[in-house]
Amino acid sequence: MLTGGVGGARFLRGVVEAVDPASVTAIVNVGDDLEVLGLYVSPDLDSVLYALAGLADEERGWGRAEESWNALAAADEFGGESWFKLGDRDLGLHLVRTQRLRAGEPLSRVTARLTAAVGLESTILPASDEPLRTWLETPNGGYSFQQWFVARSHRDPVDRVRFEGAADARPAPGVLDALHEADAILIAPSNPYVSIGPILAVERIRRALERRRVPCVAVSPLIGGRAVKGPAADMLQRLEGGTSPAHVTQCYAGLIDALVFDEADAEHVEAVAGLGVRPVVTRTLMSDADARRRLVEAVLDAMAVA
Ligand code: FO1
Repeated sequence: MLTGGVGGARFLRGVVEAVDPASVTAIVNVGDDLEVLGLYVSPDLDSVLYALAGLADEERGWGRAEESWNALAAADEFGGESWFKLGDRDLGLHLVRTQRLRAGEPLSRVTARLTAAVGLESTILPASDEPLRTWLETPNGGYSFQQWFVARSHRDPVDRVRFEGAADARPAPGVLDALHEADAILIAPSNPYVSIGPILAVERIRRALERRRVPCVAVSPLIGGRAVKGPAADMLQRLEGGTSPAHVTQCYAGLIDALVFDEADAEHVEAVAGLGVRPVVTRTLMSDADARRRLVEAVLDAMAVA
């Protein structure tokens, strides 16, 4: 599965509840990664790790449950960065990761160690071990992803998304093997531009998807033309000219065989089919564990016949 963001992590959790977790490989966005207070933070890798380990704060969507914020408050007292909120428990992970990266271990190996430490059976891979950073060009200037998303609350309309370092970024070890050996490829209900876009910006990953011999099924992150959370709908409207399932399909042109989208958008089945992609209509809101399970079942059915 290609995944990023909060919706992706939630969906991945549903997948590993439905199939053998050891059979699942998540290829995760690293375009959001940043350094805060000297620590390397990889929000999407962490959302996946916390979701699968049952450590995530379900309500907030990011970070750990039962969190406290003492270290951040202390850093703030001393004039340190506090715009990007790192909780006390979350900091533990960033400390360990940063130490290992500084010792020269690649991000993929550090991630494997972290997932093993919490007993996960699934494989979690960063899309690349090399720096790949998402930048947003807006009428108010260019911003790194987290500056735009967190510091500026994604209020600036986006004219262009670019991925610094993508031209030189190689897929992390295991990524291409996973794609070549997969029975099926899934694209999570994540933002196509800023969660999946950075993964597809790694040319050899995009090429592996273009040349796939197995079905690739994407799940739309939009319901009734709106995002459950975050800037996906605004971005689609501005960059693709609309927020229907057909517009989501266009983001993945040549890469997917089926698009799963919500009943609220059922009127768009023909438009999606007209783009050569099989429309699969179901309820996609993951409001609780049952809803998540039903969505995953519909997606697995779609994969079997795509
Ligand atoms: N999102 C916020 O809106 N505000 C934050 O202060 C914030 C801190 C944070 C810390 C660790 C982490 O793993 C994620 C965090 N996020 C925060 C979420 C993150 O910015 C985004 O949800 C993802 O990057 C989107 O994929």
